[in-house]
Amino acid sequence: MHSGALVTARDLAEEAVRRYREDGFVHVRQVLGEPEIAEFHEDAMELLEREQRTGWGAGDRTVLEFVADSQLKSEAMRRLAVHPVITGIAERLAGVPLRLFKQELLLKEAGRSLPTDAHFDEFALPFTAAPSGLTAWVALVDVPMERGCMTFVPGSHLLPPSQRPQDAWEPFGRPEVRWLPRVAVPVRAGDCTFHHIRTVHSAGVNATGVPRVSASTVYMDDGAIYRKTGNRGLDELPEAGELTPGRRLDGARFPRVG
Ligand SMILES: O=C(O)CCC(=O)C(=O)O
Repeated sequence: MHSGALVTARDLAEEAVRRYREDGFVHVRQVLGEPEIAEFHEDAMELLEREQRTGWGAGDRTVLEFVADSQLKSEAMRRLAVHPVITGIAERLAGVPLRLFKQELLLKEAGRSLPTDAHFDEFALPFTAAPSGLTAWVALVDVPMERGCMTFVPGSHLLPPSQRPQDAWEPFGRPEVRWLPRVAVPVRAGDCTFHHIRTVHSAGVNATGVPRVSASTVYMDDGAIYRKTGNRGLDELPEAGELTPGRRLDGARFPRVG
């Protein structure tokens, strides 16, 4: 069934919160209703056409392409990034007040994409003091297995530091992670998955004839502190003003949500 959307974050069952804390991810169905899906999808397609896309991958086969900071590039994407149901759920899952960090509008081209390698996000995020940071990944089209749905390693966010992947892009290099079960999560348009910034995740190829379009938005603890990752592409944050390592990320670019 794919009818009415969740009305408020309070409609989310306590069981879903418990599962998120245990697994490091959760699938929430029908976060957006039909009219919102249509509006956000139309805007996303326009933005993907109009804005510069960053490619992830090589040659004519990319893992995916994305519009960075899409929340700054269209009014609709901004509304999606601070959507009261999505951010309300994010805050219930995190259990702490959150701020918007960034949104990326993602496109996995039909028929010629590569798989998204397993990784976790924390290493690439230029902030610390955000133990509850998480990503909301909103499907703007149906994403079954064969269109490259997300796959998660349950519980990987809870590994003790000594067992945590040392290299974010080689998480399966560690035996502690390699032999954990992985869960693939096919989603309908308007569904959302949430994952913790330490949860190992990946995605398959898009082997269908329809582009995979989704929005991935990162939220951080209110109180998160700026740090440099050493990667210019990640450290430079448009519209954030002068950023000083060691200072809180709390300007207008990083609004409180929820
Ligand atoms: O959509 C994908 O294939 C990967 C997305 C991702 O890694 C993320 O949203 O953190």
